[in-house]
Amino acid sequence: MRQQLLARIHNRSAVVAVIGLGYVGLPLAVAFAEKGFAVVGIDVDAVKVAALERGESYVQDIPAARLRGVLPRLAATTDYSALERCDAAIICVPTPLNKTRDPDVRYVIAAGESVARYLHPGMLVVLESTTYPGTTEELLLPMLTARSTLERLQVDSFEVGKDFFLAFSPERIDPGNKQWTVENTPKVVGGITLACREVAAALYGTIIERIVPVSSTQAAEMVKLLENTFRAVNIALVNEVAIMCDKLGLDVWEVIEAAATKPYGFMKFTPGPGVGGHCIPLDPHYLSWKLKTLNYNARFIQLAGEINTEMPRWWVDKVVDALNEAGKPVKGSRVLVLGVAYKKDVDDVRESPALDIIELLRQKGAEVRYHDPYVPAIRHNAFALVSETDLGAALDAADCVVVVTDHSWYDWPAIRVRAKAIVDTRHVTCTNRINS
Ligand code: SAJ
Repeated sequence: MRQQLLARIHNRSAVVAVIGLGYVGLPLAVAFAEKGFAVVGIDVDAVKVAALERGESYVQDIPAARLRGVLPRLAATTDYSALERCDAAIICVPTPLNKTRDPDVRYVIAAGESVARYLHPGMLVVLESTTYPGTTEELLLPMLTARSTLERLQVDSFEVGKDFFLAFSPERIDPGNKQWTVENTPKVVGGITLACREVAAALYGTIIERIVPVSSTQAAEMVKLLENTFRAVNIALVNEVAIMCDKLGLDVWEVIEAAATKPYGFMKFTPGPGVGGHCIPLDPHYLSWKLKTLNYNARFIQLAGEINTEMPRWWVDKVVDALNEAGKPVKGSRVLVLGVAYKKDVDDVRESPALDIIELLRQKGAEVRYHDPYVPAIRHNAFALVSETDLGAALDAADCVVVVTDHSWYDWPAIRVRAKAIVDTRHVTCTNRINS
């Protein structure tokens, strides 16, 4: 089986399925199709599938022209039975947190169940979704080797590493990043067996310059969690340094810029309004949850989460101070939030701290408006707002402006001049101190 699959990979006759056509799956599917593979893109969202079939892309990193360049070699469908003719299935579905901030692996389970229905001898299955160490071996593998699979295939045994192959390879897609792409970002791969790792590495090696093999699927799952926990903890550290500098009467931005001149042993992170996005606020909780099941409390992750989620409140206090300076109570004051996306130059508001800042200001009775060139409307808990259309008028009407997302689109010097008062969480209006 292994030799046959390797041969089909090497001569590009293997049919590759990508399950989940979002910001991770679609670029991966396009990359395989551009290398000459027949690719089946599977997604439960018929709207996405229809758009792709029309040659319309909904992922900013895949322009429509690039998508059209691989049609019809890339075929999109909602029908999992297409897996019957696929040699590999790569699962790229979301792994969010549920209401109690615990891992929600329902999409991985649903994809695993669908793959199990069509799994056949000689097939490779890879999980890319960020998840806790052990998911591939403890959750996915049993689904694929369940009795129902053996009965359907009418076999007595269906052995991983021999009859089919299973690996984990974390996604490292950074939306909007022009420098690091699917093709040139090193890819970590861990297999349930060495043969599993070999075939997964061979497949990815056809589109990615550097493959980084590790000893197990658990190691590969842990690599990704270390990458994103590293960021969450360092962002929290620099946020706490910002609070410390504020109490010391120091300019944290000056301190960071000077520290960043150290040519070794330092990595620059910047304070902000909090941490948004679908990776950094969530991924570390997959790790701390797993360690809790082993009676260990991952304190850095806990503390980083506390500090990062506390930042919106800390910044709202700065708005209160700024209005106070102007002799205005928060209640009834007009506050304009500039930028609600979770980071600059993207349109994604998932977990954005801007939503918390707006909610906290509204709870204090402020009249909050926002402007964001990428985000026409937002809805969060008890409020729904649309972006101001006339930025100048919105600036003139505001008693205080809060810079939350430092989109390149803005003319910051002009904003600084026009605003009556500014609280700048991103230090882009060149205000010397973090709280002015
Ligand atoms: N943030 C700060 N200070 C910083 C860096 C980030 O406050 O110094 C905030 C951002 O404003 C944002 C949040 O943290 O709200 C997350 O920012 P991010 O730069 O980590 O961006 P993400 O969420 O898009 O993270 C993705 C991740 N990519 C993958 O998971 C494949 C992450 O691993 C990447 O390192 C990151 O992009 C990146 O470097 O751009």
